[in-house]
Amino acid sequence: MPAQLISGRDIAATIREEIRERVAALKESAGRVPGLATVLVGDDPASQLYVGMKKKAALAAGIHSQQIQLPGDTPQDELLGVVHGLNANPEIHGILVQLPLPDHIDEQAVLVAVDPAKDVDGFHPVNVGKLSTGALDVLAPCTPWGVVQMLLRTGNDPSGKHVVVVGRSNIVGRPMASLLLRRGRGGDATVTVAHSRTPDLPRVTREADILIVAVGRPDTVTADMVKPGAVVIDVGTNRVDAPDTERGYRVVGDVDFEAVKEVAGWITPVPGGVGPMTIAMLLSNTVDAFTASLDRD
Ligand code: L34
Repeated sequence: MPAQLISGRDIAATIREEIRERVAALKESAGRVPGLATVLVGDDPASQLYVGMKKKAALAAGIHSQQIQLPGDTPQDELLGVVHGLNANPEIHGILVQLPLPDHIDEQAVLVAVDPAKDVDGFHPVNVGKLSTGALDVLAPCTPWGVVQMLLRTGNDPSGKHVVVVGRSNIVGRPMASLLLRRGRGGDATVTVAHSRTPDLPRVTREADILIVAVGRPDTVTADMVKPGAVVIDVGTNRVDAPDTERGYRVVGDVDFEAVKEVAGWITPVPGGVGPMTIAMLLSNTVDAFTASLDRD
């Protein structure tokens, strides 16, 4: 295959080892360790899997981890009470409320309730605003922040490149564009954001030096949509039925990997691409939130 594989699994393992060393050094110097709380409402199997992986990764890095599991019918006020309690807890420096939340809960009301200083997802409007106005000292959403690290650590600096982001979600597409537009390392790109209402999507994606796909639909990007030699980052994690497998499903991205790898210069797999980077950057943000709290003390 002509494209070089970008292993998020390997890069994430390197970052997680760096974080483990940072946490150990902080434990020595500050006498305390960072703490991460995850909140999961309901029993969505994918969310349960992700939150479980986050807890495991935190513990392996020496980060204190608290996992709060609430029933799917938890009233919004009760969830807000849990968040307020975590805001006030001095052992917790990072709070993550796993999305999506059940329909009866106003997602924005919950994200606003998280102390912006503990908002390791970067979803609070204060942090969203800071990022979109180019702030460098801000907690950035883990998935797009992980994509930036993947690019930098494979020598694919986005500076001066034309990056096309497909998808405009609050979790990936929008913050991805904000990160790439910032001045300085990891930014300085020319950014196009395409979405479901973009006419002639292939014409737009073929312009990309770096193509980032975050739509949530398999086979959104096919080989004819990719410029030869381009870097293709597949953010999708879609479960498709696979009755012949033990779990009953397979995880695939948004890119037709088999065909696109013959055209692209670099490509991320799914699984083992962006997913593991999301978790590594969550730990990174938790340590950053912790060190910022030490500076404030
Ligand atoms: N609040 N909600 C909040 N923060 C987030 O950052 C997330 N996200 C997304 C969903 N909801 C969230 C995640 O954690 C998606 N996401 C996520 C995290 C990790 C992985 C995938 C999505 C991951 O590691 N996936 C594995 C495959 C796992 C499987 O077998 O299903 C991979 O290698 O891609």
